[in-house]
Amino acid sequence: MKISVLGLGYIGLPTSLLLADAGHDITGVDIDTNIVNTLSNGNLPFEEPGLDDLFNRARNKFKVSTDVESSDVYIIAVPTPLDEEIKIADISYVKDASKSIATVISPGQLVILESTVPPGTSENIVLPILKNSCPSGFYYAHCPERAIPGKTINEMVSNERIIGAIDEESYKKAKEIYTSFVKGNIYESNVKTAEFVKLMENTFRDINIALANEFSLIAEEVGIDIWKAIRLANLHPRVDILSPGPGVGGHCLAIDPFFLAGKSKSSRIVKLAREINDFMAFHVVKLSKKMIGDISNPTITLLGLAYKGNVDDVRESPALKIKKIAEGEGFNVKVFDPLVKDHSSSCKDIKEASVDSDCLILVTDHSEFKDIDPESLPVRSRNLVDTRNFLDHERWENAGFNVKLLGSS
Ligand code: SAJ
Repeated sequence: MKISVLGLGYIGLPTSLLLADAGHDITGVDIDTNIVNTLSNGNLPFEEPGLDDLFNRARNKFKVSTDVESSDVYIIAVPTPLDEEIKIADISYVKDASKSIATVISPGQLVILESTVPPGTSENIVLPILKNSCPSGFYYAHCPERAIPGKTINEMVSNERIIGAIDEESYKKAKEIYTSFVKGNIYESNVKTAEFVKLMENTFRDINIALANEFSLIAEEVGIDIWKAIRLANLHPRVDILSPGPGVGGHCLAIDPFFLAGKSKSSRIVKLAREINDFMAFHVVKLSKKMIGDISNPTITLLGLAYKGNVDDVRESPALKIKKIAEGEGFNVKVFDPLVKDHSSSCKDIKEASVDSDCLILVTDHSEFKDIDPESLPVRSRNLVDTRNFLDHERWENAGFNVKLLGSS
């Protein structure tokens, strides 16, 4: 099959390479010339375990371009950011991708939308654009992406997939494409249900993290250690409380719930969970303020910029929010993230980041942070806030640090 994949980001690029590795002829299309040039020069635009091996294996079946050409199959994997002002989905990239496919589509070809969209987007936006230039005879399905950064390749291959199709033939054709690299089961649905299912998955997780975060705030009020309490509660066969932390980042959980609830008149808990998770960044700043006390020109150091451990992705990261809030409150903020390269605000090493600092805040649970030697840090005041219950607190206390664990008395 000749397949064009529109969008060469965290989903589109690995999908392209898996399809190429399965023997299809892939053209990866991106409007960003930097991404296209990076890939044409044989480099990857971001890091993801296993991606470089896959790239080396599949390169001869994979070319890149800034323009879409006529293909048997088009897969749309472009971003759908949140319009921050009105808290609804910005589907302009999906619209643009659909319009560019509309210029080359002909009967018999298949369009698959993988991007996460509000329910009804295929029906009300994408299909009318395509039908405008190809009134009938093309096939269409929505197959929401399902892969977690850090394990993308593994999950793209092993996860179960939902295909919402406009008709039986579209389902069969889309299924054929996915069975060429997916080992998980594939389930049939209609387009709008598939759109909804994807949003429910991420909203479910966001709400459950909000519950863990709310528990942690109450635990601080009543004076117990939430981490120990959660371990005990989770011994119950039907209880599985997630972990509290500095908030929820990434391009999915922090955004998708708004796609579900944004325009709904009935939704309440979804938006509340978003508020609770966003509040955690303010709470973390408050914890560090309390530790530092009233000193002039305070400096804090954030350990981690990425939205979660062992990835280099900073999208919607709680660290960025904490940084902004703390700066707004008059702190100097230094940041160190060994995985996030080329970020303007990141220090080159832990030493530079901790020099003269009044409080270190562990924001991201990168494995590398376990190796930090607390004895050696040139800080001004020995304070540590651990927002993930990740570091060896005894070791830090033995090195003279006051340790505050989020969610504990
Ligand atoms: N987090 C917590 N506590 C937890 C778990 C996570 O605070 O107990 C935080 C993380 O630190 C991070 C955020 O939540 O900031 C999201 O991390 P995540 O690992 O839960 O999920 P993502 O955003 O990396 O990927 C999610 C996954 N969705 C679900 O688990 C339902 C993934 O499977 C999806 O494919 C992905 O969204 C996506 O692309 O939609």
